[in-house]
Amino acid sequence: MTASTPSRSTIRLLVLGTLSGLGLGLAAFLITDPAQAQTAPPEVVIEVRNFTYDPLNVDIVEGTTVRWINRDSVGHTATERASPRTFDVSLSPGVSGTVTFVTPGRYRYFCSPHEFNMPIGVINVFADPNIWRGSLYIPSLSK
Ligand SMILES: [Cu+2]
Repeated sequence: MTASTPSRSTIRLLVLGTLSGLGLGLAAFLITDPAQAQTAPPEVVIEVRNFTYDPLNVDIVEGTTVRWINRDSVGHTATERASPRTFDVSLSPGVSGTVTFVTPGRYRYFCSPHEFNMPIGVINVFADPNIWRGSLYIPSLSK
């Protein structure tokens, strides 16, 4: 071995140093993003009143919690239409219930006891542009 040839362990250290530097840089970028670092977990409220959901359609990012609050004097539900059903929230009068949406997609739901007397609610769950997905950084969300 000549003096100018780096040993295997030196090369390994250089590679590790580069990777950890990249990781630290990325972590610092994510942590210093003020929108991510200082906000509480997102939550949106849907009021159930006068036999409708208000708002009827909501757009959220993944990880958002939806809270339904029943303002009517009768019980309602927020029951997903799809099968298999991923949520079915029972809402007694004055009661609230929550679902946290972690998978992007479109979720339609209805009120089980008033299936034909209440409109269909829609929750659109978009991918969070700030989540690192391993091979691709999604810079922004257009909608
Ligand atoms: Cu109802």
